[in-house]
Amino acid sequence: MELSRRRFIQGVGALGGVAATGFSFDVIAQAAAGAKKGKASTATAVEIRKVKSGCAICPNFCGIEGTVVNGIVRTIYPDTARADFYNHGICPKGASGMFNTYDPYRLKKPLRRTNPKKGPNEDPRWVEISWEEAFSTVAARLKKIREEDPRKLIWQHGQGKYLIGEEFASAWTKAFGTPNMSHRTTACEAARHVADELTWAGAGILPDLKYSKLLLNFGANYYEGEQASRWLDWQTMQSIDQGLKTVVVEPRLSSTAAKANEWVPVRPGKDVVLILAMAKVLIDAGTIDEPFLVEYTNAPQLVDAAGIILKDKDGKTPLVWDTVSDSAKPYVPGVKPALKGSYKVEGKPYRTAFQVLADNVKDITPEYAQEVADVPAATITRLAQTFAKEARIGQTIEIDGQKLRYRPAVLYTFRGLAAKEHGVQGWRTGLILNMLVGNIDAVGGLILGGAYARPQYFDVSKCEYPPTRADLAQSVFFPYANHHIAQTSNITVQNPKAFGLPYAPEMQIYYGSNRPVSIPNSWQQFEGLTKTFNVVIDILMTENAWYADIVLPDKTYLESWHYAPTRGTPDTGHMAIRQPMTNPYNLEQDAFSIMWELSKRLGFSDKFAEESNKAWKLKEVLVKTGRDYTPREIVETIWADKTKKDFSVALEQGFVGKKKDVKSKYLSGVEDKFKGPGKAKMKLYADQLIDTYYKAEGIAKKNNLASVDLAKLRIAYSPLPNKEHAFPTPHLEAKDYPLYLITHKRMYRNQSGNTVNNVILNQAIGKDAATNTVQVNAATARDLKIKSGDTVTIETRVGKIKGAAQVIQGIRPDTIAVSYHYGQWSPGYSPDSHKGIAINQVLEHHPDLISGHNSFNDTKCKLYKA
Ligand SMILES: Nc1nc2c(c(=O)[nH]1)N[C@H]1C(S)=C(S)[C@@H](COP(=O)(O)OP(=O)(O)OC[C@H]3O[C@@H](n4cnc5c(=O)[nH]c(N)nc54)[C@H](O)[C@@H]3O)O[C@H]1N2
Ligand SMILES: Nc1nc2c(c(=O)[nH]1)N[C@H]1C(S)=C(S)[C@@H](COP(=O)(O)OP(=O)(O)OC[C@H]3O[C@@H](n4cnc5c(=O)[nH]c(N)nc54)[C@H](O)[C@@H]3O)O[C@H]1N2
Ligand code: SF4
Ligand SMILES: [Mo]
Repeated sequence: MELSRRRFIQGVGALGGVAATGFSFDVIAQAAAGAKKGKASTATAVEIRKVKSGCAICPNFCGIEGTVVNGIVRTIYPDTARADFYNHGICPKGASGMFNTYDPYRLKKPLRRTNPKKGPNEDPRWVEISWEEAFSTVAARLKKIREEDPRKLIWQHGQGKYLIGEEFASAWTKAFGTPNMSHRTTACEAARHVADELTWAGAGILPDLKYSKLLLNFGANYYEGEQASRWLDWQTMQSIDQGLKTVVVEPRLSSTAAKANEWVPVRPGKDVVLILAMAKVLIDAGTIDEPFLVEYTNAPQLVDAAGIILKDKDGKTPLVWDTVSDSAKPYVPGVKPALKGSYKVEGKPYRTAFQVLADNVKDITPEYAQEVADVPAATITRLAQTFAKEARIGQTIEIDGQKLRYRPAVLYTFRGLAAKEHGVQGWRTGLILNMLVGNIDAVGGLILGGAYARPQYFDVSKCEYPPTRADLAQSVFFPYANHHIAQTSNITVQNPKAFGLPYAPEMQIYYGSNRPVSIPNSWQQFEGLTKTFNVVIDILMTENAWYADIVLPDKTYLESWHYAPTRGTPDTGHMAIRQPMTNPYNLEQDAFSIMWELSKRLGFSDKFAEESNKAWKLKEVLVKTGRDYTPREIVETIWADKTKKDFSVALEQGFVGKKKDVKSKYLSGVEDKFKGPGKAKMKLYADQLIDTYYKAEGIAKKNNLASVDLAKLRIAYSPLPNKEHAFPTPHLEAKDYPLYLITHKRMYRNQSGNTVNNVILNQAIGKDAATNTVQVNAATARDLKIKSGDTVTIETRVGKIKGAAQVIQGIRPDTIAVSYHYGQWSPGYSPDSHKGIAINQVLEHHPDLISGHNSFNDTKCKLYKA
């Protein structure tokens, strides 16, 4: 399938009713005239307000201070008060954030589709409708579904989660009665979370950079794709002055790699083998933290030949080899577990989990890793040795009178290891290397966001069949998809029976998500949208909205009340709100008020209130039944319960912050939850994976599920990462496609959609920001006779796409990179937004069978001059 520009441009020609939503500058002109008039009549009529709030253009939620002059947002600066707690500066997107709000292309009125046919070249023939008509149309649909089978409704959100809060989506869908609520996390970083959950029963990691001496960064590109509210880039810079060295392992010379001490251009997807080879170097040299592995992890637990951990008579308690009594015992006081070795218990052979790892990596030598990952063996050995040396295994440090484990070397990633078909195993290798040097929750190491917070993640998966949910989360298809699966519903709706789904979904509501554009094999996603009645709540006529039946305009973050999430650091936590600064289009509704109104019309607003209390875990100040709530009142309620502070604090300061003491930072996590006898253990060996495999195999066989590929499931569900996880499907199958194709974020844009119309970002910054390119190495370009600026074709097994080549040195010769965020085709955006390539159209879709995470960086391609 060739997806040419022409196809999109035809769509643009069919604009029709979109013009009706087109902006006239009247609103701003009127506001300005009003301001002028006021100024003329009295000198005091210029009203200047400083408003503390939070940015929500991307999920960093930076603290901002807006200057609002006569109701118009003139400037957005960082809220400097937050620097004490987390947030150092904002970015160009945040500073020019008012352009998103004053964007002439904003949706302003509800729209109804009058052309039932959906496609990029189908004019939806929008008609503007009143809010009353919009509510009654949507409520009538919902009522029918709720009476027939509420599961037929699917709720999807992306950025929306970070606006009013996932809690409301969860409460609303529960009160409605559908299990189908899907967040975007599997398009984002779910694999990393699931790897954390399987390993330490919680999610959320950050390097303790304040004290680290070495950061081994596997593709966390935080100088370009901001993370942790810009704390991470700021802290890295501070720590470099105190001797921190950074090594960036990634196929492309990213902005982060460019600022590192060393760039290691690994072959895409092969990091697993590189890290396992490093593990081998550490194990062979004995430079590992044995006491940590024995006392905090399940490394000493005994594993049988089938990979199952030996349990006590109760069938639950794992056994270790006790070196005191020379027998298999539970790890209780007095027992000294062996870390290494093979043992016989009742005549059967067992090895410790650590021994299994050591045996598995025997043939993953640095030389083998060089062959696979194309990083010199000597570099791998040196990196491993430096990592062990900088980790200072065995040392302690005193902070605030507490003696603490000191391990100032840390391996970190974001999507670099996660956005992969074997994403869970990718980050599991990273966790294992960190565990080997014992840096978990140690000073300068990897700080966990709440070890053992959710013990259920250590259990065997439910492996549901038939699946409960349309996205197949936690079913036999994706047993550990604990974070919903963003992309699957649009596949199951095309043939629900094929997945054993006991109902056929009829309606989807999308809130703040341009889902099909953000997912590989995009056109497969769009196909799903033709099968359901779609309601889209957004601020723009996105591609997703182009496929809607009803479009509902939302307020932006500068127009709304939100109880806002923040990004914690290893040292701090915070609570914050967003408050409206302006409302240039006099919009009436936001997502919360839309949900509230629909729940009232369907008669479940009391249930929505009750479920909201549960979802937000409110304890004292509750959402009451029998009354209405405005968005401001609901934010006041949550603020009061969570902070116990007056709302005037929220209005004046926008946030409250808390600094962690040594105990809560270093001693309440693994020290408290995992250390020593009688405690749960971090899973160096993820035995729940192998247990789940056997369970899934049984269910698949019993139900004759040809669609469950048991061979692939077996590879995915290995309790330890191994060689096979460096070979995702396209690497194995797409033999005629010589190049690796990877994607990444850019500073000037956020995801798809909400920054593409911002003229400051796509024009004022310069040519470079206006479009994306196909980045190709100079040597490869020479062979292919490609010059910078040439139009080239990228061909994959999914399709072909054209773009402009950019010949550079900073990328591997066997890899090309194309950024996300560009080539938007919806006729409802500005013409500028159409520049560049929407790469997801040609990426292959191979979700991780553990977490359901999308693969974004596994596709192989051909490249030639167009
Ligand atoms: N190839 C490739 N694909 C990627 C990525 C990549 O790096 N490469 N990145 C991935 C990642 S990390 C993620 S998180 C996903 C994101 O995928 P999605 O969650 O689907 O995010 P977006 O596509 O950005 O959609 C966000 C939507 O929210 C809308 N929006 C913005 N502000 C508001 C508001 O105030 N109210 C409402 N109602 N809507 C609003 C925007 O207009 C936009 O339509 O994409 C993934 N896709
Ligand atoms: N400016 C901007 N900032 C953002 C966002 C945005 O859209 N724009 N989105 C935010 C969101 S939702 C997220 S999830 C984060 C994501 O933040 P990151 O994970 O840092 O961003 P990505 O660009 O998705 O991927 C990181 C890097 O992985 C590299 N990579 C690709 N394949 C491989 C591989 O096989 N191995 C290794 N080691 N590296 C590889 C890419 O080249 C890229 O530089 O960014 C957040 N910040
Ligand atoms: S990093 Fe994200 S949240 Fe922070 S200012 Fe930039 S766009 Fe806004
Ligand atoms: Mo993301």
